Amino acid sequence: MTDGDLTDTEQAPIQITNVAPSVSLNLIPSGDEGSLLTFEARIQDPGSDDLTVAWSGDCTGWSAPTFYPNDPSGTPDPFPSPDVNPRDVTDTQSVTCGDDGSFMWSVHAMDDDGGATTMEGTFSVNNLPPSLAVAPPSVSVSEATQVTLQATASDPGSDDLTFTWSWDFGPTEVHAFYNDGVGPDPPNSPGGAYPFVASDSSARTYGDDCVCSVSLMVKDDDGGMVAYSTTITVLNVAPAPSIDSATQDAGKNFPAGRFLPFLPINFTGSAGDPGSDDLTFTWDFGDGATSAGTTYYNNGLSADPFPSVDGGFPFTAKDLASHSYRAAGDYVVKLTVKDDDGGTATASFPIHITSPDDLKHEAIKRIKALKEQALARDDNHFLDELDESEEEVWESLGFEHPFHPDAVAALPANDVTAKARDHDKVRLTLGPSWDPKLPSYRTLRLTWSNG
Ligand SMILES: [Ca+2]
Ligand SMILES: [Ca+2]
Ligand SMILES: [Ca+2]
Ligand SMILES: [Ca+2]
Repeated sequence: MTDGDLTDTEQAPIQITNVAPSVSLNLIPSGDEGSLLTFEARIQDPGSDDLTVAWSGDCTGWSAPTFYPNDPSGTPDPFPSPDVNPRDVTDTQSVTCGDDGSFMWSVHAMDDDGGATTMEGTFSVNNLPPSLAVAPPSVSVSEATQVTLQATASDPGSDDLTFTWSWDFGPTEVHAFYNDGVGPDPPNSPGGAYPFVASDSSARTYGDDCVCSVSLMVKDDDGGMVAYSTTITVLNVAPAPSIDSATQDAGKNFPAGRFLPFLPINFTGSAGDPGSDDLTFTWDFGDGATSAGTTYYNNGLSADPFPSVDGGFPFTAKDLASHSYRAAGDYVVKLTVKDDDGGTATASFPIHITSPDDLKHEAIKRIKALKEQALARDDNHFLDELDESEEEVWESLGFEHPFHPDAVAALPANDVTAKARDHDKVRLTLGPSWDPKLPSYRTLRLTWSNG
């Protein structure tokens, strides 16, 4: 203080008031659920104070308070520490929200003298739709074969996921997967596990050939969705026919497995189709005669519409046919079965129609077998009778003197000469080389063919 000449000095205490730090937000983020969102705040303090910055809010990732010392060599700041060293720090925080919505944030800045400033507000997070992968990408199967599609959806957030499968000709299946495994996710629920991955599958068996589509929609619980569709190509499969039996009522003494002309033969055929197709049976008897064709309807009543994926499958049917042959001989019977989608297959069955001559030759074979037995037991009487029987059969076949050779051409054995005499006898002359052997022979047996 001065009045011109005199100077007086007096000390007076001055109170330096603490000033609280100021806070300004450089960045309040907005972004997507499941992704990192970064806040940035600038904190300034005019004094030389230590600063502590503390964040809090919804979602996860807020770190513990950060301490910014005024003088790294002398912490904490001694009081008073009047050297001026104004503070200006930038503090960031990165957090993640598992759901979309509006969420709270706050930042609290404190100096070491009790000065504090708090700022708070809200930030918004967007929903993201799930992504989806489905396998196999395209499907081609035979009718009546199950198709299974596998799907995996992933939501960046912690949303529930609902799979809706829509198959051509039905059904529509809805499968929900809860993020917490228990029940529906409430809105604005930033906790939970994220990203949320759910796998689902759906299966369908089409009983008829078709080009059928299947679609899958996966929705999260906040309106996000992803759609997928593919085509299932279902191929027709031809039926498999068989001729199961052929029978003829030719009397109880007629040998089994032989068929006579002019008597009806009853055939049974069957066929199976893996699909739900109608089946038409047509017979070709191999002698120029065919059947008109009989159709067995899958629904028992009327022609199968196309496609008819939900008829009964597999489908089997039986058919009967009757035919008389007019001549003996070998024939091949064919049964052709067609489904209503162009699938066709044929079964074959060889059949021999016996002639009277066939039966006579068969009788001769049997008589010869009996003759072998009679020879073996030296039953010459029976042998003679069988000779007579065989001769009669040969005669009935048109041979005038079946056992009376015109000539004998072959040599029956070494050092044996044979000569036909008087049409009904054969003279055998044994050469000298037989002399020493003869005492050891009891019988000599000569077999010939009258070819
Ligand atoms: Ca969400
Ligand atoms: Ca979502
Ligand atoms: Ca079919
Ligand atoms: Ca078929």
